[in-house]
Amino acid sequence: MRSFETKIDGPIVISTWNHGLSANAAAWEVLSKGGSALDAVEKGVRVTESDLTNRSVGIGGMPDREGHVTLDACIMDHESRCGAVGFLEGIDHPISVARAVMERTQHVMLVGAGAKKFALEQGFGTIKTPIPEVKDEYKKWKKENQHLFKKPEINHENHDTIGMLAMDSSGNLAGSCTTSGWAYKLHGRLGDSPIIGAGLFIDNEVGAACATGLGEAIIRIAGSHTVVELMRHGHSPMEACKLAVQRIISKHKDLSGLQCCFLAIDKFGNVGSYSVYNGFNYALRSEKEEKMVDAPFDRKW
Ligand code: SD4
Repeated sequence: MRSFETKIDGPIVISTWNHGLSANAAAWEVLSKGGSALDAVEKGVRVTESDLTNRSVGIGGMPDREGHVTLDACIMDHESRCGAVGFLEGIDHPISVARAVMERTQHVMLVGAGAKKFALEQGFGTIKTPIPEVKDEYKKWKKENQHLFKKPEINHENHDTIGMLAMDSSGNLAGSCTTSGWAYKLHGRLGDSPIIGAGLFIDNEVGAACATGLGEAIIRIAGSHTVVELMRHGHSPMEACKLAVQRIISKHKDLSGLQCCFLAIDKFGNVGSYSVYNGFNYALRSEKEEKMVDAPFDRKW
């Protein structure tokens, strides 16, 4: 086996960052009972979406420049069915709305007011959380930055999107991705996380990949799709993630603060990851183990 990779037989779930541990635990409840990867990746990331102390996933996330918390999410299964929502406000589980778009409509993506209308019609609950700390931070930021257009600040202090990939006991793959995106983004901005092929991509014959980090850079190379295609052409998950990271690096003159990370699993249960800078980790849960893994990286902060 190549270094930095894990080979697992049987069900497995992997997800980005430390909050992946509790999300994986919920996904594992599904997988360990023979449930589907699709149910697992939805149930798993709902835990993170419900955590109101999380400042970059779900309604507890940081707002945009105008003070709105806007949520992006997508989901994809082993039959290449997919659903997504973007720029969604006031709904507690964007990932489940994304799944409803996939299963109950003929579309792949709904955004903004239309996504909210659909969610309400489908019986999803609204949630209003004027979280005092978030409000205070926003007010402070607004005072200091009102007239500036600041550079992206997605780095080791500002990352929390959850991307989750699972393989079930039938060997089927599915994935989910959900975020409140880049803090203080322009109103209306979508990142990579709701975009199939950028924040998430599954091809059940090959493997699955998801991304976290600066969405604009990930979209530019259709990141997760690129990782899966590299695996299709024979690269291991870690090599595929590394090549995608190197492609991002080659397309940007200024890499200061530009963190992007990929996580991937192939059809055989090999897992790998890679990031531009150090600091990215992911959570892994299988029959045999439950652990955090530090990703290899191209350069140090
Ligand atoms: C975005 N990719 O909206 C997300 C943010 C993120 O770590 O992953 N932060 O661009």
